[in-house]
Amino acid sequence: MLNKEQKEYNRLMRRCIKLAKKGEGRVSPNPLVGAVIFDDDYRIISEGFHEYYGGNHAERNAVLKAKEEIRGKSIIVNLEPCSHYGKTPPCADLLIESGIKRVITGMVDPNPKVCTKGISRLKDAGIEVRVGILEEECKELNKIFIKNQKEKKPYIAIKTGMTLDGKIASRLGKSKWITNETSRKEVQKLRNKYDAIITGSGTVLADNPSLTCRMRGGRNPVRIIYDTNLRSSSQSKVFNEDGTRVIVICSNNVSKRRRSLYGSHIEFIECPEVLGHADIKYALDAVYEKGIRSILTECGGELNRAIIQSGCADELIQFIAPKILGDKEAKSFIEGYNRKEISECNNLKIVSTKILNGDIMICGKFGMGLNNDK
Ligand code: AOF
Ligand code: ZN
Repeated sequence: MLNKEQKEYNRLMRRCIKLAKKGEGRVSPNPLVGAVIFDDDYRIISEGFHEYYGGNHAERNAVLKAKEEIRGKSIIVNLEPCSHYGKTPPCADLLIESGIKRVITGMVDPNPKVCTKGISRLKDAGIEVRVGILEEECKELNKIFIKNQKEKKPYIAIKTGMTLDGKIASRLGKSKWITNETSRKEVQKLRNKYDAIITGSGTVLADNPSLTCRMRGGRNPVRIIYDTNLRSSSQSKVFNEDGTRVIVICSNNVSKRRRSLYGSHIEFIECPEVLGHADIKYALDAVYEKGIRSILTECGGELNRAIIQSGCADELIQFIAPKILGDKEAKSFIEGYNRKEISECNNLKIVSTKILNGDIMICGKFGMGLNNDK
């Protein structure tokens, strides 16, 4: 049984997470952070969140927005307050100067510049600190930031829209529409959250997608086109010059002349080839170097397979429609993976399921290893 204090801390932390999410799509490469200042009766005095990259940290916004005395009050924040001089002075110092008596936080900051130093600084100043409230939820909120800090690699979600039998398009390549409108709206929300979308030349040729974000108040993700031999038409919608960054991943064997057929706004990543394809691991590292911290795939089965097989995929987001195609020649969400034994299956951990007006949305995490059932 949770006591009153634990229950109230959980409630306030949920509020922090909700506030933090308002920064989705705006704060990368920084973390999503929300902060709530409250009194001994757990009454909220003030709130703030990290609103955009380069802006005030959540704690500072909460302090600045307070309309009453905050001396002797408590603050709850999903990430450890920072201790370093970055774009803004340390939040730990601000909280000390403001006379905050207690700091409740969800998780330690994985950023090596901070990592427990913020907590130590607060404790040294005589402030009571508690760490680990709704820690799992806080880590899920900042899964992208955690991976970036720990591995210096982009967080990658494989997104698919498929039939119940795992088909993403008919044998003729037609996919409009497998999933329903509610699912497709959810995809627009994802486009707003991720730094970039990656697709392959096959999808560009078959669907000519725009890969923009049509959500109200949303922003376009960077478009990444994986096209080893530059076979997609330079007139394709993904190459539109609309103020959005466009990155093309191709082979280092492609001629300068061929590249010059595309607009001058396009950035190229020239990769070594592996078995006739641009090396995906090399490409993803280069994409990280270009500042991209999270990628959503919206592509065919081969690129999905390449990313999953390279071990770079973090999450699978599947939108499954209650339809059965049944055609062996129809396109599968993963092509050429061809595991022969159940013991060779790639195991995932399902973290959420949701019914979307009859479709199912399933989110799972990679990294559970091969099937180890006896
Ligand atoms: C944020 N927002 O609300 C908190 C952060 O470059 P700076 O100065 O903005 O510092 C970014 C680092 O500060 C970030 O990597 C994280 O470690 C810490 N906390 N960052 O952007 C916030 N609380
Ligand atoms: Zn800070």
